[in-house]
Amino acid sequence: MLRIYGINPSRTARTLWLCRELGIKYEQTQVSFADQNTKTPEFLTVNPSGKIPAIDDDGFHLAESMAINLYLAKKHQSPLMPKELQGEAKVLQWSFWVMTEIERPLLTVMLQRMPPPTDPLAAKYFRERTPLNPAAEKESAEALLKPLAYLNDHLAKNDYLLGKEFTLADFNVACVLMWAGRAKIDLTPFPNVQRWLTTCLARPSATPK
Ligand SMILES: N[C@@H](CCC(=O)N[C@@H](CS)C(=O)NCC(=O)O)C(=O)O
Repeated sequence: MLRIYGINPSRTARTLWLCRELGIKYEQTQVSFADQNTKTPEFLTVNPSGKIPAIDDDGFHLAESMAINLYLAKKHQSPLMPKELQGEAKVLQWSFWVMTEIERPLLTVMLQRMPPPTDPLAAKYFRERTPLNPAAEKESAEALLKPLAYLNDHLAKNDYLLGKEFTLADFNVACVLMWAGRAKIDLTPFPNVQRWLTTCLARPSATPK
């Protein structure tokens, strides 16, 4: 049995979305960073780095949202993961790209612009960890412009990241870019990104039941 550790409003959403997309059965243990449950001795045996998501797949422990998605797609022989080496390498390329070029600045902008969580404990933790910082918000918003332009140019020539088909590359990049709405990123200068992201987020699996 696959057990997913994490709460829905977190990067665990990436693992949960993939399980819905691939029809993988799982059980979820609600581990939240807001109440420091990511630092309990029990959870640290699953992920010693104390972060969610993490999985226990019949005793195999794995962390890092992108690694988990790549592992699950391969294990379940999903058609989203290209069979040939070069297609798989492109999936890795885009997955690393989104984590190194997009994730940090997008998260910074989102945490600055989104309303605090309604739960009082989570709200306290939220602004303690992320005090308002207009300079960081501006710098991060600007840092997104080049990678978004690069993605927009790529998608001008391709329906999807690897060409004509939706693959795990699209999935993993959309898993991160789905924060763009809450980060109030204006995507109108990047119409191909906007078109592509709308298509990815329209997949039935994108919406939790
Ligand atoms: N690179 C990791 C990042 C994991 C991560 O930072 N998760 C956050 C929640 S979204 C967390 O558990 N934070 C707890 C903490 O920093 O103490 C991934 O993609 O899975």
